[in-house]
Amino acid sequence: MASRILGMILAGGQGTRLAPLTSRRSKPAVPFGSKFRIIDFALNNFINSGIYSIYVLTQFKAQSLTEHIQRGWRFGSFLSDYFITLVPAQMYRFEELGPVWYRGTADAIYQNLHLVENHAADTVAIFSGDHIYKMNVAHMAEMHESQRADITIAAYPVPLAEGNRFGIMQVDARGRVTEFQEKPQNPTPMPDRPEMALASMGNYIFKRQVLQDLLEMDAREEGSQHDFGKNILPKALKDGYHIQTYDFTRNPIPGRDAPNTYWRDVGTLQAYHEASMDLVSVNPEFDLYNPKWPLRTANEYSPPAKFVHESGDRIGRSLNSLVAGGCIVSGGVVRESILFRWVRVNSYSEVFRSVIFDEVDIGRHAQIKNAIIDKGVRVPANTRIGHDLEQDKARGFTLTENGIVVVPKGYKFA
Ligand code: ADQ
Ligand code: ADP
Repeated sequence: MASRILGMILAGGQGTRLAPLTSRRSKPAVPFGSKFRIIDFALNNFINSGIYSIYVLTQFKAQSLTEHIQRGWRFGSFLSDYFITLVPAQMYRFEELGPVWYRGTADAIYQNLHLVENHAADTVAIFSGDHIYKMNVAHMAEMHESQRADITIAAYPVPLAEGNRFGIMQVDARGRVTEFQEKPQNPTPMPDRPEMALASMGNYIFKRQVLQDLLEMDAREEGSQHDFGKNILPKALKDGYHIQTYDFTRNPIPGRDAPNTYWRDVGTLQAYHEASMDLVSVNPEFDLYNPKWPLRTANEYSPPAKFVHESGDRIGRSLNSLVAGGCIVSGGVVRESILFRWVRVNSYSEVFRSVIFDEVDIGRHAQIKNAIIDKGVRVPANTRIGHDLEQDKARGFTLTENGIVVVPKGYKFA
């Protein structure tokens, strides 16, 4: 059955609230979890569900996302149905729409409807490339099929107070959607859980013909923002299409992930840091080590991480941390932190509750706490980051409300 599903990943997200991590790359390209990028989780969901025909729609600052996928996500197969293809905005509808990029999530698909038409799939799975989670999409597709739905939306309960950030749904006893409101000011609670609202995860399965009809209608709609949540779904509901919810909390993942309830939008620096600290906790909510749900990423041929005893009392060590290949912790101490590839931690330095991207060099005696340091930054000897927030602010670093300090890519210490 999975072979009849065409997967499309929306990966054009700007991720403004993640700035400065997103000032040079799109949100799905943001590194996460020592060796991944955010998009890897969506790609693994499709691959682990047996969906091998995948388009990734990009537009915003897509260079590092493009390089990541080209480098790491290739089937190298002669089977033409096995592909992961990048689809940048290319103005395929230039004659009709003029010189416009993707005007919204629905328009991203509309401008590439020829790809859907050229594919034999009768079901199209349109998923967001922005979230950290594991999802057996094949199970959602089975439910979609058995309920004979036109559209199925993955659903997840969120605290009522956060409901205004999501598409919020009301459903009948069989999980059929009766109301859909995009980011409502006053979200309606779930009938049996008054403190929660039922949110759309931004992951949709469409009958192919329904998708085509709705997108073509929407393209002609004046004033439409061409967005699935704002336009397509409310309109489809009004027109009487059968829209079903899929209860993500019942999604079966083989191996150790029962119940499968982890779904995070690492859309703010604070959420990003919290999700990273979960990974280094002793019993993380999100398990990277389930062999039945492999998490692939772009391969990079780095040597093993190395921990070097400097001399005397200094021992290079790392506790409750994730350390990627190519790192050398030489006489420094790393605790509750994530080191991406090729990080160098020098003698007498301390790294605590921090996320250090590729190729960062931490100088001798440096003290780093509650920080996110972007790729390639050289931290000189004796530098303190995250200890004196006034100083960090004066250096132009981004500070979150709870005191996380972000050092941007390209920053040069005086
Ligand atoms: P939002 O969180 O507002 O709401 P949105 O900004 O529309 O999400 O992005 C959805 C996905 O599309 C993301 O993966 C993003 O990267 C991508 N994207 C955004 N603009 C794009 C474009 N022009 N071209 C290609 N890709 C693009 C949506 C839904 C809500 C739902 C939440 C769940 O509208 O109903 O609750 O996602 O997070
Ligand atoms: P990432 O930091 O996401 O790993 P890379 O450093 O691999 O990104 O950069 C990927 C591509 O993105 C580069 O080849 C370059 O074209 C573009 N890019 C990244 N940073 C910059 C920058 N500061 N200025 C211009 N282009 C950049």
